[in-house]
Amino acid sequence: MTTRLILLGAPGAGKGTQAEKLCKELHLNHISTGNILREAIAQGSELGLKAKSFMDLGELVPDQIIVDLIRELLGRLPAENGFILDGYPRTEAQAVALDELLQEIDRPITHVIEIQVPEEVVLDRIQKRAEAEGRSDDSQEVAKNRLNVYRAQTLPVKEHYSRSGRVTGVNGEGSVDEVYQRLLAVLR
Ligand code: B4P
Repeated sequence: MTTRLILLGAPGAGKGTQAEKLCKELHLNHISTGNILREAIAQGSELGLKAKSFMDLGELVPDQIIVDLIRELLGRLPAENGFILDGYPRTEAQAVALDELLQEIDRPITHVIEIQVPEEVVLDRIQKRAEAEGRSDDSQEVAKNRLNVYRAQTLPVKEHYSRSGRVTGVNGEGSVDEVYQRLLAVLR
């Protein structure tokens, strides 16, 4: 069966870290809206220019920009390729748009997994990433705003998928490898 996974979780929960490992092991395409936006900013493209001011403040990039981006990316992906959506959808409007798109192209989601980590742990991880990588949205103040944005705008996405009983929670505390083994157990 082709795996088409939505990975949910707070900022810093480890979505990107785990999606990368899972994609290598299971031969899936990694679709990270965060990575795509950061690359666009680094290249100074039109998309990057539009996204930067929102990301620097820890706000979400407007839905229409992201929805168009995903439509283009999934449209280009061969139907037989499995994928992990990492960091998308992040609002209920994005989730509704994704449902419509996947129905249109007849590629239903097979798994929705939430990586669950307490807030104090994610703030600590983001702090460490700020020291290691210097990402512009990782300062303490901006990280707190990202958590507020997550509670207000992204938790409804979990509720959206919970209504159809589709969300599996995975404990995101512990080492990267421990979390990875828990995720693999759900997917295999
Ligand atoms: P993202 O790039 O999605 O970043 P994230 O939520 O902060 O991180 P993630 O959960 O992937 O954590 P990671 O593995 O890196 O978004 C950044 C911004 O882009 C958003 O704020 C928004 O502005 C914009 N954006 C993206 N998608 C959007 C959308 N759909 N709509 C609108 N705007 C959008 O892990 C974090 C750190 O913890 C790393 O340093 C990692 O090494 C460490 N770590 C991971 N697992 C660990 C473990 N088990 N133990 C210890 N450390 C661990």
